[in-house]
Amino acid sequence: MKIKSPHRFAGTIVFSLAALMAACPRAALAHAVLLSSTPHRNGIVNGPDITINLKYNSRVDGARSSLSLLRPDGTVERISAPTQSAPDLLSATGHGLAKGSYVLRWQVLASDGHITRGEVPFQVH
Ligand SMILES: [Cu+2]
Repeated sequence: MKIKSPHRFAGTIVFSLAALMAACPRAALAHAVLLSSTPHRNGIVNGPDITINLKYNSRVDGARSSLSLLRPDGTVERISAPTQSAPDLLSATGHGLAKGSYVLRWQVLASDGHITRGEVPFQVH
């Protein structure tokens, strides 16, 4: 019986590890990453009422997530209770937005227990 050379054996292990890591993408990094949003980043929407939709790469806990709006005058308004039509989606409505530059700030709790936050700047016309 011929025994594999040590070099080939090591090469097999390296290849197997690489295959394993490729097979479970981001499984260990399941905190929420924003995939898409309405308004779009730097997008323009019509006021005075706007629809807010945030789609994430994983399920988020809407009850432990929060949305707020930084208004053109510098004040910050908390947006009450986002709804969830799907586990990875947060939705809300903003009321009475005058024309100007806004920043939507989001903070979400993902199923892995990690909190992530981010901002979506947009314009109301
Ligand atoms: Cu995480």
